[in-house]
Amino acid sequence: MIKFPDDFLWGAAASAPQTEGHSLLNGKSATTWDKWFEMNPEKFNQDQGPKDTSNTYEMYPEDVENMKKIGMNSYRTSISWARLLPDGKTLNTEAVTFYRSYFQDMLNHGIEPIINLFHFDMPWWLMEKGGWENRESVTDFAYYAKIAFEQFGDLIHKWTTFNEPIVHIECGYLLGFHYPAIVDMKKAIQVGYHTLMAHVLAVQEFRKSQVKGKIGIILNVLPAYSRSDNPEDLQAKKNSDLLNTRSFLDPAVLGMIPDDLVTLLKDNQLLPVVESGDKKLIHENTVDFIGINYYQPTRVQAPVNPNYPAKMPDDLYVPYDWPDKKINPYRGWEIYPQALYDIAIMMRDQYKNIPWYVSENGMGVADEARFKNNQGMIEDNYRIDFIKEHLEQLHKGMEAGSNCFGYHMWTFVDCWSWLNGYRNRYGFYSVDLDNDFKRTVKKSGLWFKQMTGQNGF
Ligand code: BGP
Repeated sequence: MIKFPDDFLWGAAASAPQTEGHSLLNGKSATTWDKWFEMNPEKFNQDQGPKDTSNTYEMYPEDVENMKKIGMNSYRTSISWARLLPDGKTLNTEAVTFYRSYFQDMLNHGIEPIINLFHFDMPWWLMEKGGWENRESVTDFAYYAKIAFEQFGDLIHKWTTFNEPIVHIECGYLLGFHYPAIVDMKKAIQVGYHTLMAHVLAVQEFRKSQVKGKIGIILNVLPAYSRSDNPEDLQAKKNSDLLNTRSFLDPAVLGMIPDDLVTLLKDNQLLPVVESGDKKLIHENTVDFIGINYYQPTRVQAPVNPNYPAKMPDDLYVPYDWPDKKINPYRGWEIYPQALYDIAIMMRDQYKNIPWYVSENGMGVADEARFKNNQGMIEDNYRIDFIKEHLEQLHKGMEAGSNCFGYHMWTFVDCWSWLNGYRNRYGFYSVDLDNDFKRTVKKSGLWFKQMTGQNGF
């Protein structure tokens, strides 16, 4: 039997913009998602926009009961910046009441809320002055963090600043998936740098606030796997690691931007504008823990005819399609549980064995209703196998000494996911969009209860 520690965190993760609903109600102002949906609904799967999210704003008492029913002892979600501070300055008291009673309800049920501050949901008032391209965003974010610590610091003892910052940078400034859908690597690097400084200043606010608790950041990081050991492929791996993993993980944990990353950016004329004093701030404001979201590995190889200086990341590394990969047939992503072991060892050996947890892991399934049984329950045996395989690797990493304190699945109730709407379902509970968002437990939820009850399987 595989056994985890008694105080291990078992739970799930989601975010405010993907679950709350009441998108432009109860004092919340618009985010880039509300505006983008207004401008281009056809970009969103089945025209499902931010208003269609699973209505946690009204249904959280039922949700919290449901968390308890499947054995969760912790839950990570986020606060909506545009709900708490609709114009960036004025406190929305309705939001304070909502979040306080939601968090208190979790605590009353023995579920630890882990609260994140930013999950891809840029307020529109900030976007109108340039969003993360504008250095002012850094102090605006620090102010928002300060207010959140003041309002909820007595209830929340684990905070995180950002979820997967690489994603809003890449999707917003390189790939065209998120607003403002700009394709410009120089801008992407500047946006990334401002995001890093916003994180750093939020950590500084946290230390000043004297809130009892810990602060971290959630990153989708892992060592990239290179196609071969030839020097070009290894250089591609190094470039990918520097840009996608070490760009946030090194400053967050070690308090410094890697010299090799600075050299890479300099060589390619991509250095961002920095302010004097930033280096010291980065050095002084490291985190207490890291959350790692892991879905599938990054496999890379050297580009064939790269531009120099690089104009896009694919001048520095390109994806490698590993012929032996096992695929999740319902989402198309590779399934490679061994990466969790490699992540555990990376954290142990390169990041001071800092406490960390799996903040997202999950298996998306399109058209999941096809797996419903006669009683209307989804029999997601594939998800149970997926979790087991990943927990085995995680456990192996912990036996080797890695300091992992929890495992969260994406997600608890099937939720809305940006341009994909409800296409890929991930939850322990399904949601019926035609029937007042009715939640029904899946087989994996029942299995999770049994597994967490004995801290293993
Ligand atoms: C993660 C994000 C989540 C969620 C998930 C599933 O990277 O943190 O917000 O969307 O991916 O993604 P998808 O619905 O595209 O399969």
